[in-house]
Amino acid sequence: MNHLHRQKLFSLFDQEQAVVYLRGAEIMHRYETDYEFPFRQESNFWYLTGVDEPDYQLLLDLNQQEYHLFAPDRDSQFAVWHGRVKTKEQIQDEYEPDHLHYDSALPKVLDELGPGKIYCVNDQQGDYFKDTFDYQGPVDVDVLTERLTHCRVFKTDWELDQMREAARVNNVAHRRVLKALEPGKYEYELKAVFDYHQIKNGLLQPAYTGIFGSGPNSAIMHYVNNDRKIEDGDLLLIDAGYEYRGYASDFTRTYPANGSFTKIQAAVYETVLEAQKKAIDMIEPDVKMEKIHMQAARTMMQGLKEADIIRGSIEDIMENDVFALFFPHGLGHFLGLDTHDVGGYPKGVEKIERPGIEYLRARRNLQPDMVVTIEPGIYFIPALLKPALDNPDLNSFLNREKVESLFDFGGIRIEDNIIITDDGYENLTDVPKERDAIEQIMAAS
Ligand SMILES: [Mn+2]
Repeated sequence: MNHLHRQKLFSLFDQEQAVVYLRGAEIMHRYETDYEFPFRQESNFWYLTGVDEPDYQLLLDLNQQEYHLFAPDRDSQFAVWHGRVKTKEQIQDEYEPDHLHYDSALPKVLDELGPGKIYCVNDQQGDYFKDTFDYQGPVDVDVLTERLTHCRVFKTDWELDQMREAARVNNVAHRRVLKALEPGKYEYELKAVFDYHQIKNGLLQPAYTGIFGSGPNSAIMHYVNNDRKIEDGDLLLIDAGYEYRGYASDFTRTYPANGSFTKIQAAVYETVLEAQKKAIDMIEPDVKMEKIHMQAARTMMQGLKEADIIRGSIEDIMENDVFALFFPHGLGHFLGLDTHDVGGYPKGVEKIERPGIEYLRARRNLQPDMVVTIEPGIYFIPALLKPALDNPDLNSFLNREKVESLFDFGGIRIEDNIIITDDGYENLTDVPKERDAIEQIMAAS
């Protein structure tokens, strides 16, 4: 399938006496030791080649529109420690480049192609290229990144199928966590259940470090310690997903540890759920991500007002950025070979410098074949709320007594993965999120 990706990229360049140079990933080690992290190919290289091994490089000849792959020339010691060394024929059959070389031939091939310009993905690769091959000509590090990003943002049918498979397994793993949840377990025990079902299904690479946050930890955006004992009355927030052939899945659910929501947990939960469902319903071609973000924020402020946690008119609440105190992250992001995938901000589009939306990771019109997450949340974060209670511009909006009583509440986030289609969307996430359904499943297990 990677030949389709190369074709797509070639089609964005005119024929010219220039080459694209890309260096694949190397094995990474823990500091100065021989402990190897699991290998994960760099996403652009993976996209163009499908090579799932370290130390490869490629040249795309933009004049002939041909693909040159450069394999590392392994010695027998490599076979002793890392396994079989593939023959050139095996590499050719597996990856089907137009021309296969060992990496030692790269200077010679470069000399034959005689490019007037080199396109690289970033300064680091550009500088490496100049230093290693003593290249004096122009190196462009903008155009290739922009065009590769364009390719990756609009998924092919094959890519969408990979994402459906990542989501299918993620649905299984999240459902198993829901069934296993009970007070007295440690957060890592739920993570173990989750990881087990991913790995059992052949997904070996987490798409990111999973968050299994109970009680106050559920309000920590990037909580990864996962080592607290879950208490009766806690919420548990699970934000986790694995990759299938490099394509990520990224779901979040929040459950009551003991199987039933308290009154205040239910009120906040219903608010987040309503915001999430309304946001998903807004998805169609040409809708702007920031518009959905602001609508979700407004819905959640309405809910917090009804729960008498905040006060004042919704107009004033929105105008004064009160929503940023409870919803300090973006509504969602692009999803693909990376969890926070490329393309959220096309060239010329800047971040909105405003509390509550500055962390939005995607700001563009949604189009068919894009994949996004929709993940509103409400959190009670003392680090934000304490200063706000002392701020005369904000504290008139806050019910001090209620807010202070919720400092240990934690947070609630609900996240689904959505493909934008020609006439709307396809939701890849199928894990219970209605309160009744969650309570029923927990009561039965
Ligand atoms: Mn996410």
